[in-house]
Amino acid sequence: MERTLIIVKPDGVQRGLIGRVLSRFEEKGLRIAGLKLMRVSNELAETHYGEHREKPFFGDLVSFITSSPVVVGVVEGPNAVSITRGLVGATNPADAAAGTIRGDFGLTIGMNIIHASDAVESGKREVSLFFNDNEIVDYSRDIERWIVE
Ligand code: 3AN
Repeated sequence: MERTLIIVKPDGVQRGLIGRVLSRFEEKGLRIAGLKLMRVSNELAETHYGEHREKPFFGDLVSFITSSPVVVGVVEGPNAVSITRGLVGATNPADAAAGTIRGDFGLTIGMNIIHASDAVESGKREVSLFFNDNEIVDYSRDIERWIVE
């Protein structure tokens, strides 16, 4: 069982895509273990995108993610990290396959709708950056036995 962090970015929230984006994860069978609408502070944005600090687009990235509320979620299931990345699609929506979230809803790299952790370790780090332990709910769904062998 893995956990990963997703962020419906400001463009996804402003375009009214929260429900449709979250549906992709639910339809796949993954379980939502945490969910909230929030504004990202500058400090949190800079920590979250810390690995990109030296990149030319870092400033734009921080101003974009703080420009409007986002929806953050914890998604869990077997292989949740790689399965979620598959549902999300390539970083640049121009290269993202049809059927992926970025492939279906995005056009340019700066407005690519959603963030998802890229590895198990970053998933753990990012989940704890955005969620307190008591905001993550441990539960199982009755339908679980029809989703996971
Ligand atoms: P991903 O979100 O697919 O993991 P990363 O981690 O390489 O992609 O990049 C983080 C974010 O930085 C992307 N979601 C995108 O919004 C932005 N970004 C990445 N590369 C570029 C670029 N070359 N120009 C502008 N923005 C970029």
